[in-house]
Amino acid sequence: MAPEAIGPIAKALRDGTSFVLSSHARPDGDSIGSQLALTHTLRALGKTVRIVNHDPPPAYLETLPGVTDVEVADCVYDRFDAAVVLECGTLDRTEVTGLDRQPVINIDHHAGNAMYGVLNWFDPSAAACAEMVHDLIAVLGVPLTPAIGAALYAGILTDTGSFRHANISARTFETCRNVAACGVDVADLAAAIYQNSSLGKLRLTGRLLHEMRLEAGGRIAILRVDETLLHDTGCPADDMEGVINLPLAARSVEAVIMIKTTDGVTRASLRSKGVVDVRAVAATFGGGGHRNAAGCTLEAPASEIERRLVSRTVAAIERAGHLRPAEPRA
Ligand SMILES: [Mn+2]
Repeated sequence: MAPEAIGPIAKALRDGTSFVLSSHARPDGDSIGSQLALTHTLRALGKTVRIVNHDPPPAYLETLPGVTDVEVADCVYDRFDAAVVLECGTLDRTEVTGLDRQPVINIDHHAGNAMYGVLNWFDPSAAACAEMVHDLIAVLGVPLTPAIGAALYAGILTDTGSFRHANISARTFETCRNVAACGVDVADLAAAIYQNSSLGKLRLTGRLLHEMRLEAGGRIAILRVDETLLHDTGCPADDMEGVINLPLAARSVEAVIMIKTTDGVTRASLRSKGVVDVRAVAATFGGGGHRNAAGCTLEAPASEIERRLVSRTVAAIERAGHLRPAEPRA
């Protein structure tokens, strides 16, 4: 049964004629997938839709129908019947100004959503925002097409770490069942996302794993990326999807910290297994995300940051309760 929040949002989308869609800066598979699925749906209903994001879609999504319609801008000047903001815990996460001049519809699954919209639908139990968009499309009564289905599947596949994260439920597979039934070639789409990278990415992966540091008795893996490494390996900065998950293949590794410094900005991405909550780690640095996948932007020298991130991550592993305290560094 659809949650109560869907009805008013479906009504607003039916009643309006022009919409702008936005999502978080540095969009991922779920942001772009959710936006494209909703865009195709609204256009099927005869609506005018623009997608405005702060940053371009990642290259691994280039085969998604409609992806070239995504506009990249810092500001929205025009007026719309509503701005639909997907995948954002706060409106600031879009890094697009002018959205607050529109009635904002907030659709998100990130824990701690600030309920910043005129209409809010926040569901932290959804494995991906695309799951929520799928349910909204059903309420709107628009049949799934291969274009809508591909967008939904891209969001779910990437946001669940290829069906590995703890947020997956029966509803995830119900959504995917409907996607497969509408004619999406899911293997082809997975290949486009995961078997389509540059050789530079492969070289970068080798270097990263070779130079990986381990902390807390092998429970935490640390990967460091900077411009020199990207240059030496020939890996484009936007072609690193999934690399961070690789250390989780080792039995001992409970969490991964990837610290990336490019254009003078340092960001940390965090991944974890099971009940180890890296969102809480990211939140102490002003970031956010999910229990098993989170990130934050950092403002201290890289070595200092690394020490603090490691100690917070050790605490998160200890809080998970099923592990003994960390051993001294080997
Ligand atoms: Mn998401």
